[in-house]
Amino acid sequence: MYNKVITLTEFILKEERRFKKATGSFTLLLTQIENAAKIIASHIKKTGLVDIIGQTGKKNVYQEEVQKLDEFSDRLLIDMVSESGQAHAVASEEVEKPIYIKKNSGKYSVFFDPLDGSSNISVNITMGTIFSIYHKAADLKQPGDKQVAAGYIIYGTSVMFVYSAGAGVNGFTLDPSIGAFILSHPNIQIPAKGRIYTINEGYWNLYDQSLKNYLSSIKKEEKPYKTRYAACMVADVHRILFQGGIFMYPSDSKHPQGKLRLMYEVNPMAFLIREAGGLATSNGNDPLKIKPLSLDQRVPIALGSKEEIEKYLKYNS
Ligand code: AHM
Ligand code: MG
Repeated sequence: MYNKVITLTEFILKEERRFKKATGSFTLLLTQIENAAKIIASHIKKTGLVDIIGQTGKKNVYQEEVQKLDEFSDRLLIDMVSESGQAHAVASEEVEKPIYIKKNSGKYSVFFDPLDGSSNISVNITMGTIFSIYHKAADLKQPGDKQVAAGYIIYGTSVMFVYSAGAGVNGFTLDPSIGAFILSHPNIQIPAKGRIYTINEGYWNLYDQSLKNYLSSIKKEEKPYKTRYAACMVADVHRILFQGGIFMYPSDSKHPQGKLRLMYEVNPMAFLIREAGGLATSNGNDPLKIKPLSLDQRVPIALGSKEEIEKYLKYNS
């Protein structure tokens, strides 16, 4: 006898088979992302050992320093998704323009933040990869509601692949001994409330009064909140997804649109949180309904447990 395990590939295939017209294209695409994630994970593990760590000295399109592992992850994801033959366009947070794949043009467009929280590389702290998949469209700037699937890979104490194709959220943990992601967290539901708030409170002086009022109010509650901040959206949202609470990257006086990018970070995470029974808001608006003005648009975001977002909205909408 043996314990039956469900691998990520098996799970995706089963999900795809529910659609009569399915061709296997979606499974192939997700499998390539899965394979890229395994390679990135193995490189992250070695960062202390090989000369992949450190900064390249170049800046990305946002004038931020790019680190070597960013470049590596970016190239790898673009190449593997292109080679899958299932995508007609790939866009990455690290690259200025989307890449249109002429040969074998597939039926999906894929968006990545290849290495989220990359400032954590040099201190051996959690990072992630975020992906978002849409059906092929002439205009890549689709609202998040149109996502076919979205998810992230978290490179933490273990590696997890968390995704949704619009029918709930499921989590898979990499079993390094067999090199496969195994279903470990089926049908993830975010707790309706939770006393964790995650925000870079170092920017307090830049926040507007309504946000300060909200933060002060939760601190005065009888049962105290806890603050947690990993400076990696994947890690911070992952915690909120499992333990409940609120994640915020708001606008401030220096960054009126916040920092996080609608198409690469906000939409995929908002999609997952909604699928898990939580809420997301961009200054009172549903981020998934925003028609992007550009691929690199930034928007303020708060997401998490339903009751915590409702409390936040009493101050910020
Ligand atoms: P990155 O994708 O370039 O790594 O930057 C995005 C990250 C998010 O993961 C995180 O929530 C945020 O930037 C942290 O920013 P700050 O240092 O301003 O708190
Ligand atoms: Mg990021």
